[in-house]
Amino acid sequence: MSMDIRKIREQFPLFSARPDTAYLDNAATTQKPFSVIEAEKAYYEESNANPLRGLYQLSQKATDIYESAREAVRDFIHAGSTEEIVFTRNATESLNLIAYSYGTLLKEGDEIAVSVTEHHSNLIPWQQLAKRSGARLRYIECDDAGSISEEAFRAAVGERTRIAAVTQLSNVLGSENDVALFAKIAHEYGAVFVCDGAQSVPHMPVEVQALDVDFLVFSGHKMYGPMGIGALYGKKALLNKMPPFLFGGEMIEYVSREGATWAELPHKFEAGTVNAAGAAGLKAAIDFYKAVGFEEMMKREQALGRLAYDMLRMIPHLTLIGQEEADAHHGIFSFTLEGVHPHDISEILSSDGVCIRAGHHCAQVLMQRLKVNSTVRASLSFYNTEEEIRKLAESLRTVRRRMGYAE
Ligand code: 7TS
Repeated sequence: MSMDIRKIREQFPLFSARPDTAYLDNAATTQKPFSVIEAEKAYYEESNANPLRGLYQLSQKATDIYESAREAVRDFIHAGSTEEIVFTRNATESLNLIAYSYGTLLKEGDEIAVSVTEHHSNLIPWQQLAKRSGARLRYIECDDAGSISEEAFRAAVGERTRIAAVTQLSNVLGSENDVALFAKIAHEYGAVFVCDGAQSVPHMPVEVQALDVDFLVFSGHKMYGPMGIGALYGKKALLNKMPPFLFGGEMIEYVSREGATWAELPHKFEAGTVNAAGAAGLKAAIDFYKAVGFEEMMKREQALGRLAYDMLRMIPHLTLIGQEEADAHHGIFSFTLEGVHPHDISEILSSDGVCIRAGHHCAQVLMQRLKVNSTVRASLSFYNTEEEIRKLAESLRTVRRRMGYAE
């Protein structure tokens, strides 16, 4: 591991404030570097006005900051045009936008295909759309390791499929799906493919044009950016034929007593005052990736992932869920410990200063498929250390004894 991790960690104020905390819940949200926090602060201190509205210089500066963040996002995911980048609050809002807006094009008899591994944010909007439109929801099955095969995908899509929605990386198991292949198959049937990039965009280069996905959603807060800003990528031709999701200021072109016409893309989908400070923070987060180097970050996450995998597998009574290969986990490890409820594990680990998540991870359908009620999940970022992983393993080794088991 060539990176000077001490210097990296110095850039994160939370690590200095809590030197004894091992933060291993990065799939839930990541910590923020100074540059991101400063960018939000600087926006309010030096450039704040309502963007896109005023004709005075300060408002134009705010607009420039906001739109340059859009360009940074476009570049980060290799979209063709900034018209295809809509700012939202988070991946959840992006998915709801698609379901509500593109969803108006669905009718009874149509089908929506969604995998059993999805986070609730990429499941419930489709369940609700099925209820509203009369479309049928079909499930794409996974195997015992949470992987979705081409056959499984093909089994759930067909002539009636209008939308197929699958995550690129599972937030529970870290397993990766071949979304380029799935998009291609969806297109064979004239369906659109929605890619949930909430976990992938922060940890691997995601190029929307190369993948040929129709929509991609993600959140800023899982990629070192602020909470409250996320994005929706959509192909221009699709966004153009979709009706607005929310109505009000900023998203109109002309309003009369009788009705209104809509603003051009992407503003048609950004009703009301936008989160310009959040966008500034997200741009700073993207700059942070460039400064550190995405390749380097990935290499380090892989090395840490292998270490975590090896250590977890050596812990007695621990069952690691998912694939039998360290790299296939992409730094996300779900497991159970025989005889101990994940919530108890989490509490014990917390008392040792280790932050992990316990529960169903907003993926109850996957839990049902895997026949577990809940799991413990440790999720890594490049900024984690070998010591933190050792601390996790050492603490885990004591859990059963502390719960009263002989060993
Ligand atoms: N999709 C996936 C794959 C996710 O992992 C999450 C959040 C979302 C969508 C929703 O993101 P949000 O920013 O809109 O909330 N996942 C998690 C998690 O695993 N633990 O906490 C949040």
